[in-house]
Amino acid sequence: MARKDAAGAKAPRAGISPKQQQMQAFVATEPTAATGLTTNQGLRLSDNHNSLKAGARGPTLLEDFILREKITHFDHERIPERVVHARGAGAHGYFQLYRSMATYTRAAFLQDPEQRTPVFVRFSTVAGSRGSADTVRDVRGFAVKFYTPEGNYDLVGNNMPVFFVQDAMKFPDLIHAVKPEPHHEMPQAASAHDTFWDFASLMPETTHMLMWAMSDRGIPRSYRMMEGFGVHTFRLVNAGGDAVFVKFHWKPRLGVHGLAWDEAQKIAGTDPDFHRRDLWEAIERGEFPEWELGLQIIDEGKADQLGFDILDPTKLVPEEMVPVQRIGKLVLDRNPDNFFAETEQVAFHPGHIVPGIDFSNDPLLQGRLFSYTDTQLSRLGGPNFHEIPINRSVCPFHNFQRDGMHRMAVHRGRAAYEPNTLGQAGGEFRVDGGPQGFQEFQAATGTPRIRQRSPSFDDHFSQAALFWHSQGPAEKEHIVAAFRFELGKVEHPEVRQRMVDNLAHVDAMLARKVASGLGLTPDPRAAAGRAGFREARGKLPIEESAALRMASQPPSGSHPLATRKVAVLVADGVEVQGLRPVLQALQDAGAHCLVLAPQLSPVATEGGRQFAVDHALATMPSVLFDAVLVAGGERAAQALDTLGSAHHFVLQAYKHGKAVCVLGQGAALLRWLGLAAQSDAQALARHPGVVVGPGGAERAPETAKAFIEAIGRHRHWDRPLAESVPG
Ligand code: HDE
Repeated sequence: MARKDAAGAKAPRAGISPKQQQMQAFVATEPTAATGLTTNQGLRLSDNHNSLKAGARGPTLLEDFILREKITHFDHERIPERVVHARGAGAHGYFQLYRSMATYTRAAFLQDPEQRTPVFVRFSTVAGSRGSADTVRDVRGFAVKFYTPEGNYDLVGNNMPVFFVQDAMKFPDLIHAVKPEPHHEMPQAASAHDTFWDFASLMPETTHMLMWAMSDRGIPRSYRMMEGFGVHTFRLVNAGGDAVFVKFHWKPRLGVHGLAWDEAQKIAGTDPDFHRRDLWEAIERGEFPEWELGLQIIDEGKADQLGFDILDPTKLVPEEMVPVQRIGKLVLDRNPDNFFAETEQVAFHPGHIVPGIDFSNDPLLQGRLFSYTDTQLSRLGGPNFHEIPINRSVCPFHNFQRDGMHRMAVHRGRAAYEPNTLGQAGGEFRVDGGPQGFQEFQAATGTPRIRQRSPSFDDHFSQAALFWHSQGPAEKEHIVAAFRFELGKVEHPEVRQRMVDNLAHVDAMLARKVASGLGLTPDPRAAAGRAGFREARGKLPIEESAALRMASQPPSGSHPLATRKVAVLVADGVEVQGLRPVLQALQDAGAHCLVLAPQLSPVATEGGRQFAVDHALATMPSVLFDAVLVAGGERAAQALDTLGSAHHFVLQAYKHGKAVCVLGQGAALLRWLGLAAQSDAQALARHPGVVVGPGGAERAPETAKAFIEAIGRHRHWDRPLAESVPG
């Protein structure tokens, strides 16, 4: 935790980044006994409890300017939320290169491995309002602002590498379809409703992204365990003016992990702030989340040999075709001081670029370049949002834009135009088009101005099929279940039918499985005949890509269980000789163990000593943990065995594929699964990820090892009884 000064503000530390220094200048001081409470103009108040009235029981007087200032400010405390990505969480940190990228780009922040570039990152969901739950099925935003010496560079990406639509013209339609339906404003933060699937089923270009959104990527375990993608193809340009195409990736150190759907829904009620809290707490604990920046670099000349169009944002470049080079790391090491001032007011824009990075003609990206400034005008109340501390570049900026709402800078002098001879610079000032400034990359143009989609964008299914074929059996089942759930919520049968018809173009088995849950039969010919749909198939040299599978993205740090949360169930009479070494081993592997008991008070051990408890069972359900450890001890086991909530806790963890370990008599809580003793090897083998330890100190290391291995695999989907456990 940062040191606090007397007024409560974080005190500056040695070696803080330029952005931190800049932000420090804006930290407001809290009122103290010495300062008293003042109005916004600095007038010290003598009373902050009573409005000015005509007599103690008389009407309030309009002349009470103090009351009016306070209420007026309060009335305007809420600003319009973002039209998309309204719900989010942010953090500060830095980016550092592994090696210079000068061969490819002249961008100053990509030259020197010694240099740390300050960043602010905001993660978000897309569809929900500001107060919606974190764990809904949705795409996640992954927006990074680099405060570079050449100005701010924003990499405004998502946790999925492709997008629903190919052209910016369709974005408002997509968002109108997915947002709550306009007549009754339902459902909140969910795509499982008619208008979304009506649109999706009529727009086959959405198919590839739908596969991602319906996979477990749509319900991440943590922001810290998500990949990020720039989505569009961009350009890198070096000092000599040579350009290459580039795709940006963020690879999380903690691996890529998802939730179970049942679990995600329950967390939405239990802790709607689950992802926000997870990020905040990890940073407060000093467990700074890390990602590596990856680049796929593609020679301009080779781009047309890939078998698909890299300007099409519904296509990814398989890593097997163009490997991802990891070039640096992003570390988030500081929570914001104030959510509104920083996370809410931060304004990202794909058009915030620096020399050495440039755009491609992706028609979705081109539309974004207009939208982001435009949206801030109403959201942040005017054209001067770049002066808000979180949005300020760390390098100075100079121009002749003047005035407007909320202008902070005080401009001096009389000349606010260029060229001039009367300005402060003295002499003649003009912008001469010289080489120091940003130069747009000169790609060949000269083509006619048309409103058309390139035929090279027409293959909507090959990459959706690649994604499907790359998944493991459990991941495939989850995708099928997600489609069934979403389409099951759709009231119009013709929408459901159109959607399963589209899926038949991806894979006959997928379509059949989804359709059977809805009482339908897919008809691939029906979909192919619809207006506006042109079936085209490109040729991909691969049928599967391991990089598209979440299970093949394990953690890359030194602690296999870093930041995983383990619930430890105890009660009076707990046996600690066997428990303590297991807890120690888990902690050494990086896990966080929280002790839960029937009540929030210390329990008595078998030997009559006190054992500290972190939470009462009722306040922390198993969906908030990654694994469960049930302690041994005869009396403790008996006490837990009488509690329905303890059985529910363990069974739910089992249902959600989590590692479960029971010690000694704690095995009573596995009775429902037909498991009681470690010796029952045959029965145990049927329940992967379930560890039954004998209790006691002697065999504890062995038990801990098996449990750590089980947690390391994140989820065990191949459990025979999972489906039959009541939710
Ligand atoms: Fe955005 N998007 N977007 N988007 N987007 C916004 O900007 C828009 C798109 C993304 O944490 C808005 O300041 C259009 C793709 C993120 O503050 C708005 C189109 C990708 C965030 C906007 C797209 C994104 C936004 C709303 C299609 C992934 C949150 C508030 C042409 C590469 C940033 C705001 C944050 C936010 C428009 C498509 C990512 C309205 C018109 C593709 C992560 O300007």
